[in-house]
Amino acid sequence: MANQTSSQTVRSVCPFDCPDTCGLSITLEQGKVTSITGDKDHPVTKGAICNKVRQLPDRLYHPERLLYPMRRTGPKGTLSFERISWEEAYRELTERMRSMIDHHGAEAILPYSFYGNMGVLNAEGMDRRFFHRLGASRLDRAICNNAGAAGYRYTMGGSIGIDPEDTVHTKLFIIWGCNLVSTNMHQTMLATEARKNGAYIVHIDVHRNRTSAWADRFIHVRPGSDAALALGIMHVLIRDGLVDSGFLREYAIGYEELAAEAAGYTPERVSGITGVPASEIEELARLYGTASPSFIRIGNGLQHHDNGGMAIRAISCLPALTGQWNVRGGGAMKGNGWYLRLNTDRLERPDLMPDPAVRSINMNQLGDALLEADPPVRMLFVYNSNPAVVAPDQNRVREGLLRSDLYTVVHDLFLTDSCKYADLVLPAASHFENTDLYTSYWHLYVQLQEPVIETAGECKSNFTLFKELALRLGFEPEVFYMTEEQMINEALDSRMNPLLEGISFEALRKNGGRMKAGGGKLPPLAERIPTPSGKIELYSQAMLESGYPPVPVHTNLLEPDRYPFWLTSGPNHSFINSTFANQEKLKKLEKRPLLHMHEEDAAKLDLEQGEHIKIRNDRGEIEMNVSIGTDVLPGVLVTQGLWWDDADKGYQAVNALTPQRLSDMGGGAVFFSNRVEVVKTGTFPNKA
Ligand SMILES: Nc1nc2c(c(=O)[nH]1)N[C@H]1C(S)=C(S)[C@@H](COP(=O)(O)OP(=O)(O)OC[C@H]3O[C@@H](n4cnc5c(=O)[nH]c(N)nc54)[C@H](O)[C@@H]3O)O[C@H]1N2
Ligand SMILES: Nc1nc2c(c(=O)[nH]1)N[C@H]1C(S)=C(S)[C@@H](COP(=O)(O)OP(=O)(O)OC[C@H]3O[C@@H](n4cnc5c(=O)[nH]c(N)nc54)[C@H](O)[C@@H]3O)O[C@H]1N2
Ligand code: SF4
Ligand SMILES: [Mo]
Repeated sequence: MANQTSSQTVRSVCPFDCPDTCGLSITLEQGKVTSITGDKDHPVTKGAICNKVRQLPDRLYHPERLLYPMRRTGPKGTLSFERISWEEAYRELTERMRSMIDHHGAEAILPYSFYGNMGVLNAEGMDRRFFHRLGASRLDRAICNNAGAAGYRYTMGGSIGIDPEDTVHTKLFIIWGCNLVSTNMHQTMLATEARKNGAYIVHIDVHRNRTSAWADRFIHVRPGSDAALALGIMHVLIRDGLVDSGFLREYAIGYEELAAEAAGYTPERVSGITGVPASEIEELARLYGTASPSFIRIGNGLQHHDNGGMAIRAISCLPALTGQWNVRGGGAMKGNGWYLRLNTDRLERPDLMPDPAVRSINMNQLGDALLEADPPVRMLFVYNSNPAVVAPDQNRVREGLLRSDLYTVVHDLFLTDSCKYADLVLPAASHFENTDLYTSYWHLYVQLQEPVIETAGECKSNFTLFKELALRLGFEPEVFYMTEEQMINEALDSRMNPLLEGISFEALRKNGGRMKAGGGKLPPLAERIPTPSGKIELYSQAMLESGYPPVPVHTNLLEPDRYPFWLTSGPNHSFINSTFANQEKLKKLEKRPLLHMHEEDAAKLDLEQGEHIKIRNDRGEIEMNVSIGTDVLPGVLVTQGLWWDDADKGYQAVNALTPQRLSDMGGGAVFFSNRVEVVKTGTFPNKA
């Protein structure tokens, strides 16, 4: 803990769900954080951080920060609460849990969490252990990257990409379905460095956004058409003899089968599916077939679709065709989590589950689960997440949250929209108040975070909350009476992952809080392809056995065409998901939620720039202002940011419109395979 009297600067780690996992430099005056900048000594993030996190002191000392537990006093949805003590909160919770288990079984209890804080102990440590031991329903945490991870895994065996530090050598960057400038800014910095040595940057997206403006070339595709584009590129590579046969023979299987499929994807046919002119597909393929090193950064956007798993599966085959995996700075990356995988059995203790066959509920279908699950969910325990805003089909979610026989607990730093429906609200400590371990899903460093400030008010970390609850319920002290240090060492137990050898709590402390996996060196390619065959699988027997085509194919999105537009609603620059959406300075930068529409569509609907409109479908209706231009193709709409409800400005969060359907693989969310219509409200000038 920092010295309380003097001014000093200490190291920390950014806790947010962002690939960069930056090293931070915190200035403290009298024990209070006064400024946050980047830690110049961090080998990858090198002293640069985003504006969001520079504003973090406002969040830490925000007047609306939750500081003590509260119990609901009025109807759900009205934000009427009274202060209670932790003693009362724990008594109420443990009594409820015991009685729930006696009457309905522990399966009636459902945890709901994601990565509001990426700290291993606080996001997938003590909490998981607790709910496993309790016997609660399991939560399939599939909201973010599951479809793409599954698709990538079929080709490469796991989340293995290249070391981003090597991309300073790259000559061709393809940024595919990723809003890099906003969502992975340090990859942008590395690519900009490579550009000084002649690198060329291509951005493939449905939205001409900040990343397109920064890139050298923008390829505008229709939503859900990426597998076809990848197959079209393969078609040209194969037709024109631009494949690396030597590499394919040594490191891949299934080239012939893939080539047979790609033969059907002529540039003309692919142009019809993607909207990209055939000449541009030819040009892109030739560029990709001749540049080296070439690197594809695969984002999360294109996999939030009905066919998202297969899209990533298709793209992930490309670098094998050109033999780029063996060139420094060449290859691809969707995520790098496999290199830093922890000993989850020791960390999460699934062995504690009284019934390993207990049901699992997909977090993308929370609405249906709350309204239809049989036996019903009777207690929902939310932490590290804001489901009333981030989960799809939000009207169903909120209808479920309003059930009078559902007991909801929300542990957070703020009164989020989810707290509106809570019976019990518990105050969460910020990560600066905790000890925790951070692994990036992009770079290869493990980082240790130790407390830099004292705990605010009566806040408790997730770690402390679940540990204390476990001990009050009489669970085994040898499992739950743990220090953070002990649990971090259990997680880092390298028996499952030799790349973690030598990394421990003590070693991290000695090394200034961060260490690189594998001592900084990844094993050679042949030793790190964890597919069943040990080779890159262009043809996948495992896919065939799971009912998928064994080679990549294009399929259409599934949303029925009752409504004319496809709506993509991704994250924005100044928030992280719905985090920061209650911070005035950052809200001001984003101004207001906007709906981007093509000028031809606007003309047909007789809309003027900035006009206030309704967007609706069978699931819901929201309002915002239209931004007319050519940033999206005709028939496509884009809005950015997971804003909270704002009744004054006539805005409800965008997930009122999105479906609960699951993607083709991994049970992923399909936020962007969403059809809507747009109607005039007759309100003009701007209501917002
Ligand atoms: N500033 C900021 N940074 C963040 C976040 C944030 O909210 N704000 N969130 C974090 C999290 S949790 C995640 S998962 C990542 C997400 O960050 P990214 O991986 O960048 O994913 P998205 O921003 O969801 O989508 C990326 C792009 O895909 C495009 N897209 C949508 N559909 C398609 C399609 O069918 N084809 C193609 N080619 N493109 C398509 C969208 O227009 C968008 O520009 O960012 C993390 N970092
Ligand atoms: N329409 C649409 N919806 C989307 C997406 C999209 O692109 N479009 N993106 C999806 C994706 S990729 C993701 S990852 C999800 C993200 O969804 P969530 O993981 O729910 O992310 P946030 O909205 O950031 O909410 C995190 C909450 O955790 C709280 N929190 C932070 N630290 C702690 C802590 O230490 N303890 C506790 N108890 N709470 C803490 C924060 O205050 C915040 O309220 O959203 C998904 N929803
Ligand atoms: S949100 Fe991302 S870019 Fe910003 S400081 Fe955190 S890790 Fe770095
Ligand atoms: Mo995410």
